[in-house]
Amino acid sequence: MDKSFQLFPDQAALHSSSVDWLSLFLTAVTVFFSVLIAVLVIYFAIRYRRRPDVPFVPKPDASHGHLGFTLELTWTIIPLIIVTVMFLAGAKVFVRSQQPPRNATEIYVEGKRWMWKTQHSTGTREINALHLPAGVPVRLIMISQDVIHDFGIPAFRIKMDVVPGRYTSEWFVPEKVGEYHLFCDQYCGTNHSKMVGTIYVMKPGDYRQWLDGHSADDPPRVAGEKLFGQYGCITCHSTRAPTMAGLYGRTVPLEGGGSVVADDNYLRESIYYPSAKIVRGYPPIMPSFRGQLTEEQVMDLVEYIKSLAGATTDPFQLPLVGGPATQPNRAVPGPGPFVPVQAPQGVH
Ligand code: HEC
Ligand SMILES: [Cu+2]
Repeated sequence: MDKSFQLFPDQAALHSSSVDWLSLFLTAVTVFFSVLIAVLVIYFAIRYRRRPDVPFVPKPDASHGHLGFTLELTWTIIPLIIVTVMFLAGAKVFVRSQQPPRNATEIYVEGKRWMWKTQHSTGTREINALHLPAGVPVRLIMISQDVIHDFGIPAFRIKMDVVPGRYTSEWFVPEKVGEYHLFCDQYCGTNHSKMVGTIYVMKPGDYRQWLDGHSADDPPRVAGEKLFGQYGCITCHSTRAPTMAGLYGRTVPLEGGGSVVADDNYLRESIYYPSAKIVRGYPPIMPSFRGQLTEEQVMDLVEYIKSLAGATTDPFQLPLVGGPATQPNRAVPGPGPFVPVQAPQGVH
């Protein structure tokens, strides 16, 4: 097929077609009413134009009669039904797009002017590229080193802001083997238009081969464990500070009342801004690691802390099995090779 001119990008991920249906539906409703109103405006303007032989006598107000009441009801109820359908259809797509399955493979994304850095949970890094296995749910955990970027893959019908200071995330299931565009969808300065890349969706076997053929750094979890020793975290956190075991996903009571669920953003904040939230019953003695640890190192630490709660989704820790998945915890339909041995508990 000639790909040089395409009105729509490929539908290459699980939710691509439902996003397309939704936008087609909205467009159809909008076009229908725009045309209807435009045609009626022109028709009435001509049909009831002022003529010299017809005297202009205002008709009595029609809205007070029985007909008026029926009319009012009609143009209230029909639009109500239409917008309710729009809301339900939109909400369905939105909610699904916000809820990654528990067994999603996590991939780290860092945006900086003007490139994308990605890292697989096995440790392999890429720049302006991302190789993915088809049929496997993927969750991206993203942060920016400088300004606001936006990680957009049109063929997957997804995009999400990548901001400094906080993790954002998006998920998808790539379904069609092929190469797709990656764009920065947020204007971010001089070379914004060069902040592009390629997404390679591969057969799971090929993906595994690809990973094997590319030297990996330490997986984030392992790098994090090393940092935990190097930066002295372990000296406090094995004695007078709270343990990291099972922390991820737990509700932490805070000094001064209230509580917080220990998610990725909370862990990051605890490392960079320890005084923002103090765990109840502990002295606020933890130093800030701002300026000492890069975002990448903090991501590694977060991943290490997550792994201590059994929340790891490293595909290499999972057995490769052919054929359709049989595990009941598989939240997304479709065949895929990476089936978790067990669902991580207490996540999300
Ligand atoms: C000087 C001792 C000390 C050092 C060093 C230290 N911490 Fe802490 N940390 C604490 C204390 C005490 C708390 C609990 C009080 C608070 O919230 O600040 C804490 C809280 C935390 C929390 C929140 C824990 C919870 O249960 O909610 C995280 C996460 C954390 N530290 C990670 C780290 C990491 C990662 C490092 C190393 C880069 C580190 N800490 C280094 C003393 C320390
Ligand atoms: Cu950008």
